[in-house]
Amino acid sequence: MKNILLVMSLFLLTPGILKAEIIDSDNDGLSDADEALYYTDSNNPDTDGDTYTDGIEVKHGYSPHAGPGVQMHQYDYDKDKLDDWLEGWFHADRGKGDTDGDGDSDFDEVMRGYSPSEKNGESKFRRWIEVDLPKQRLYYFVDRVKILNLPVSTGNPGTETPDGMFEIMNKIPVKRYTGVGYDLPDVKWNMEFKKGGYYIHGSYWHNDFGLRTHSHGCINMRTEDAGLLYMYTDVGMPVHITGETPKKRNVGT
Ligand SMILES: [Ca+2]
Ligand SMILES: [Ca+2]
Ligand SMILES: [Ca+2]
Ligand SMILES: [Ca+2]
Repeated sequence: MKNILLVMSLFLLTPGILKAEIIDSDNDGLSDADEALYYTDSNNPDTDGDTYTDGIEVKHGYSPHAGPGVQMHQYDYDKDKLDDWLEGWFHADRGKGDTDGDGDSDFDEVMRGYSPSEKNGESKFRRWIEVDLPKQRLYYFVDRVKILNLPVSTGNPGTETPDGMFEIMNKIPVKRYTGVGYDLPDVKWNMEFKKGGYYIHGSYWHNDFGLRTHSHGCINMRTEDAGLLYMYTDVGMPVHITGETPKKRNVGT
């Protein structure tokens, strides 16, 4: 009986104890502890002065630093290329470019599949590439989260980029592409994903990326985007190509 009473009294007391532990100095709905995680001012309910409180902004996924309407995933407080939403997902410090202090930036670690908050860890997050043919976009995923969203131009109707599951088979820094009616030297950052000449690669001869198809079956990207992808892809990385090639060549915005 004594024990039951003890348990009951603990149960009744617990909400009071929990409430007492959460300190919110400026009463904006974000605790002082959380204000430290978001690098907001714990004595100012509206750190960025946009009339929305820090608590409301964080609750709804908006940045408490960037003025009205800017979402957490559109803002990068420490400018390390990993946005504030992704910093939270990967348990990184939003105010430090190198959370675990091992010399590699948070962005670099995430892109290679490492935890940015674990020193000397192993690459553990699953990574893959997805290409959306109807939208003419390429996505780079780490741990189920889209890290890159880049415009591409895939194969034209008649020489479509095949859909299906592939993987990076081969990486070649510079390559020359020749065929009937074309000869393109010095093409950078070539990632082969299917035998028969199917590559993801940089393209310097047009600027149709994200707008329309352009190729004989390869996936064309801006050279700088292809360079970024090339840096982080490994042979064996899955490439998942989905949807159908747009019939109309201009796919929109
Ligand atoms: Ca607060
Ligand atoms: Ca605000
Ligand atoms: Ca960041
Ligand atoms: Ca690091």
